[in-house]
Amino acid sequence: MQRTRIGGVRASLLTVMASSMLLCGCGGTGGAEGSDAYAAAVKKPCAGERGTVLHADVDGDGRADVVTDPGRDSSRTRVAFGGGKTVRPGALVAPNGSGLAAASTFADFDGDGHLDMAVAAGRRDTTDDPAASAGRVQEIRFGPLGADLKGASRTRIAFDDDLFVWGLRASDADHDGRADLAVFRTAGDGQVARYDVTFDRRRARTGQQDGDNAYDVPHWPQRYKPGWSDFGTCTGD
Ligand SMILES: [Ca+2]
Ligand SMILES: [Ca+2]
Repeated sequence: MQRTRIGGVRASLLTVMASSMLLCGCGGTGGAEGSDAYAAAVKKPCAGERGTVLHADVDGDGRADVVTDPGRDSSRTRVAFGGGKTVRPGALVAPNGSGLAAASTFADFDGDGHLDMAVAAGRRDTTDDPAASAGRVQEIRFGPLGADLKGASRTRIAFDDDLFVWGLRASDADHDGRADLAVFRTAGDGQVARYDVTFDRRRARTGQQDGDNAYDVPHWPQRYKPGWSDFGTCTGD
């Protein structure tokens, strides 16, 4: 039986996602296909205890898939599909040898019931004065994503400049019960700045950074981690 720990605003987000998405599995490490645990898993989104594992139907084939993000910094995100295939989303926009670093995460950003993917890639920039053209890709791919994660349509996350993106996190920054996106961009001088992106259907609205949303580069992954715990926590992994 599925068990979740839900509270406060996150319960609202979970309710919306659970009722509209029917996307996430949470039977242990994905559950055995055909088992009761698996059947329950595909009806209720949930995250692992530490928010580093998301059980969801990423490709929209009705089978639960497992997304892992070991450091919750979105740089090592992997998807293990129910059929056995494994994909590293970052490699789609930052192939080996490209010299680019990638970040990726998942949520239903436009609220249509299909899981979407946020992905970014750029040339790593640790300078004190950030390069405005370091970012090469920063976009949302709207579901159904399919096994190739190409998505049904895409929208660019348009900032005034294209600074290097250290990481991405699904969250609910404006507490409306819908998934938003936190984009962590370089701020120079050893800092990472958080920008909250909200969605009007498939239009991405980029927020302004203020002084309260700046973190030291080594510490930003620990300083802000609602991430997949917004989906509610499932047990077993
Ligand atoms: Ca699937
Ligand atoms: Ca969607």
